[in-house]
Parts: sequence; C-alpha cells; structure tokens
Amino acid sequence: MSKSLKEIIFTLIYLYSGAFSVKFLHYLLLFTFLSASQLPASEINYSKIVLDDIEITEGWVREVPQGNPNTAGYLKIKNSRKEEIKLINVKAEFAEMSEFHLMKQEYGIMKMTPLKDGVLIPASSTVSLEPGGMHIMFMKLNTSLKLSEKHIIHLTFENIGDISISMIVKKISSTNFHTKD
Ligand SMILES: [Cu+2]
Repeated sequence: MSKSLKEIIFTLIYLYSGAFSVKFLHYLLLFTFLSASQLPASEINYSKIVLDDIEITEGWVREVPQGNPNTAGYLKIKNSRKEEIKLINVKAEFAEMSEFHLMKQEYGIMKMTPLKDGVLIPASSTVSLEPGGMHIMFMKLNTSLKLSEKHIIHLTFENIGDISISMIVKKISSTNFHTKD
C-alpha cells in the first residue's frame, strides 16, 4: 500500500473512531501549533503542548553570558502511546546548529556525546532532558538570550511530524555546564 494511501486511511480511521471530538481537537491543535510557528515568540505563551498522545512540557533554555557561543535546552516529553516514539531533529532560529547530546561522567570528567539516533521515548513513559543528562545543544548562537525571553524551537518526531514549542530563558545555578569538546 502506498504511503499516502495509508495516511489517508489512517486519518479517516483516526477521525471516525472513538472520541471524535477529542481527536479532532488534536488535529486543530496541531494545526494551531504549525501556524503558531510563524508568529513572533512574544505572541506564543504556552508552557505545555499536547499533540495527540504526546505531551511536551517544561521547555527552557539556559541563560549564558553574552558572547558565549553555545547553550543548552531542556524539556520533558511524555509519551502516552503504546509504541515508542523518537525525536530525531531539532532546529532553532537563534542557533546555527542544534543537536541532541548526552552528558555523562567518564574517568571523572563530564563529557558529552551527540545522540546521532535521536532521543527515544519508550511506550507509556516520560523522558526528561535535564542538566547533567540529555540536552539540546544549541551551537553558534546568533543572538543573545536574555533572561525570561521566549524563543521558539522546532522538534521533529520520526513518522509523526514537526512541532514548534517556545522555551523560556532561565538561569541555572549548577557549575557543570560544559563546552563542546
Ligand atoms: Cu552538549
């Protein structure tokens, strides 16, 4: 069966099965998010995004001194589906390059490695990108990130699509902020 035909059938099943209104609402929400990505950051003020059975919350980006080329971003993803999902790409207008990284201790030194395969969120579970662990690395910042500002980032889930969220700029008191190897 061709991919587009599958998608059409899936959409029809999706729209006509179960709680029609709730599912349709998700479509509307998805549409809203996609349109919202065109808006300036100041007009978007959502701290929580629900896309079908995927929830993204607590998105924030770390404030760094002006002139610092890199920073990190964090968020929480709750996958209520009965199958795993995978976050495969991230983009931000304020950085020339964005990647998923894992930070871990090796021989007493904190090191980070790019997560080339993305971030896997197993079925019915929540994965947190947080200081000291997995994070989004924003490299070659092209603007300063001021405290409490909101900036949009775009996430891509494999076989699901793109979603844009806003991240608030926050301070962190931790000293283990890393630089790129
Ligand atoms: Cu990193």
